[in-house]
Amino acid sequence: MAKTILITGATSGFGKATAELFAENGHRLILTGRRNDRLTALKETLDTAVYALCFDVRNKEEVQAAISSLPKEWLNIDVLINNAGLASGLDKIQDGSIDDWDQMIDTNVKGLLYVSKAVIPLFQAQQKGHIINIGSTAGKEAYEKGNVYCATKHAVDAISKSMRIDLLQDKIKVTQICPGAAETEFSEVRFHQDKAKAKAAYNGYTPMTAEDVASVIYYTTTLPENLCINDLVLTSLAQANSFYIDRN
Ligand code: NDP
Ligand code: 8X3
Repeated sequence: MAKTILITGATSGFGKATAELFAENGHRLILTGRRNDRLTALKETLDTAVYALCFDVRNKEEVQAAISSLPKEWLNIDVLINNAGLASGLDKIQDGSIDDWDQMIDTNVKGLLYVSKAVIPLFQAQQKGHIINIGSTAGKEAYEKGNVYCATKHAVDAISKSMRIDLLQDKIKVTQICPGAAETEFSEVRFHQDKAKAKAAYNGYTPMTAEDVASVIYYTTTLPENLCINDLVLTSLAQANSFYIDRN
């Protein structure tokens, strides 16, 4: 049966690949991001019903207004994928930029909370729903220069655990998916559009692709009603954790 899937950060990387996979499987999509041109272009390529919402997850008024603007036939959301996020900068704590810190905390932590806060009442009303939070291996271990990015993903880890407890009686599934390195626009954003530095992050090994991660996200939504994957870490074969990557 066709489900309605809301994906934040669908303009690139995991979000876009996940949208494509759900569309191929006949599901209806609510796609969000800040780049409206990309949302429009993506909507045109997908052979399924798509409702695009352009907003910045850091702006709580925009988030609430966007979700409140959904027409009645789009309110029966089955799955919320809290994917929008970023790393900005890779510096030792003493050299870090406060603007980078604000952006990561506001997007990865507060943005995820704002979107969840707007969607959870819809799930509660139907006593059914599935929240998938995209964490990271950076939420499992802190690594050199990862400081604030790691902190935001550790927060996603804690929020996911808490959500699962608080929403237990509302029959809402909460899954955290924690990918290791995957080649998307992530490193270009982290290195402020320095494409050479971004490319070098994947030197000497084969990272995951956005499609790899999308396939795992999709899988977690295919389980029976009574089954929930709570927490899942995935990496490419060359990566053991945040510290160990086999670079030839
Ligand atoms: P991309 O940069 O390719 O995609 C990030 C997405 O997030 C874009 O669609 C972007 O859309 C959206 N986004 C960023 N900031 C905002 C904002 N303020 N408001 C709304 N949307 C926003 O990176 P990935 O696909 O790799 O990253 C997706 C998630 O996966 C992130 O949470 C990231 O931390 C996490 N992750 C990534 C890993 C990797 O190695 N790639 C590994 C582990 C986790 P737009 O710019 O249009 O707003
Ligand atoms: C992104 C992967 O290793 O850069 O979450 O933290 S890593």
